[in-house]
Amino acid sequence: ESYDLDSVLDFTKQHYAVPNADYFGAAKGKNVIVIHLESFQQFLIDFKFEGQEVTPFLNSLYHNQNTLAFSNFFNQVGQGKTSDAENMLETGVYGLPQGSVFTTLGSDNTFQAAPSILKQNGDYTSAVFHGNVGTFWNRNNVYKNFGYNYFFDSSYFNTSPDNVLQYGLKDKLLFGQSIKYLEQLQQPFYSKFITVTNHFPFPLLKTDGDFPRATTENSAVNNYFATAHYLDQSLAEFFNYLKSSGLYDKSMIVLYGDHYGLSNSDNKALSGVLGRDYDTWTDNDNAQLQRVPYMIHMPGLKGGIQTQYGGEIDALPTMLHLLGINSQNYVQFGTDLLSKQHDQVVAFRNHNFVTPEYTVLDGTIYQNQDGTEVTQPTAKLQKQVAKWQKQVNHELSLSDSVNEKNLLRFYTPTGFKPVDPADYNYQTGYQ
Ligand code: GP9
Ligand code: MN
Repeated sequence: ESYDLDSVLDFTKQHYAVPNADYFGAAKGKNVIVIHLESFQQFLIDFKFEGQEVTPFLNSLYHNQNTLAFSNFFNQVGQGKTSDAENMLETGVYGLPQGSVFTTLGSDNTFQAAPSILKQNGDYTSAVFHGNVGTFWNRNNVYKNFGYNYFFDSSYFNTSPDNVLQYGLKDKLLFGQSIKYLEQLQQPFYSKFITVTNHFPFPLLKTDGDFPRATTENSAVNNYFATAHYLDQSLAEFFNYLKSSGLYDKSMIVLYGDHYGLSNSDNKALSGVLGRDYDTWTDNDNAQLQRVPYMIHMPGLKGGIQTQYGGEIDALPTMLHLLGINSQNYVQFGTDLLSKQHDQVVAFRNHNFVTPEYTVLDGTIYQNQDGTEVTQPTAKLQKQVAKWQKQVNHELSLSDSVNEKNLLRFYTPTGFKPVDPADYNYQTGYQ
């Protein structure tokens, strides 16, 4: 179904969740450092492989009293993978049912994205750091429409053959080589670091770490823990730098996993490593593994493990409210995770969904408590599921209309100035 702008605004207005007064503006004026954890799944947190923590640094951050650590946060990407995650986190709109918004519509559509919102509410400077070529996922065009001041792509880094793997500069080098640029950014800044080393097929060199490899018949599973460990070490190093430079005290750090690293077909081999029996494995087990980290860390922040259900679509209003910017007038399909009115129905791009009690996959209902299928749902539950499904379908269709009909060109939130991509040029390069 195709919708017009009025239907979209009807939905986002009534779906809006008011900020939580305990958190609204808690990070006002702080720098924002967003760290994209490539292919990082939540099950890695606190996981021990052969008695060794895979990600000791992220674990310590997860349990830190100044971290809001979400334990039921799901990735919601479609075929656009990384680019879908970026799109949701920075525009509050879903990816497309097929393909990637970035590559198919990102050059021409109108967006009201985080960099431009923050530029206009707090005079933030914005920058992306990513050690792959700028054309990947059409980022070099999309970021201009998002209002990013700077895009430090691979041309800004030393990418000699030893420094790169398949998707670009190794993470430790990305963080290390970004510092000279980061230090020159006007504060407050909104910055995003997109890591790449923990990406399928996870081809880390032995010289980059000796974390034990698993010995299943599946090489992606075998290597996944080692590359995740390497990513974790790169974060520890970056945090050390942030602390020694003083930036740490002036910043809010947001970390998220974009999507799975191990696909459903890898889960057979994974189940053994997790000590689980694959004979009883169901689609629901695959769905539960779609959890990814979402952590917000800031000195002085009232943190703790947050069990409410949510997903990538909810990140933008959550972040904006922490920064003291109301999301009410923007077209965003998620809701603030910290709001008492937060909507806990999490839509997957294929219209399946998860709620705190049930997971519904192609109409089959599973109980989250024990993972069992509800074979004889009561009439009441059936009615509830139908209602949720209708909402999920409606929300995704509205989002598709926003993207496919470029509806935001007809809507400018009060006080917002549309972005002109011609204002940006990322061509300076490594010098
Ligand atoms: C490469 C990267 C990978 O630039 O961000 O994207 P993905 O393959 O994960 O979608
Ligand atoms: Mn990715």
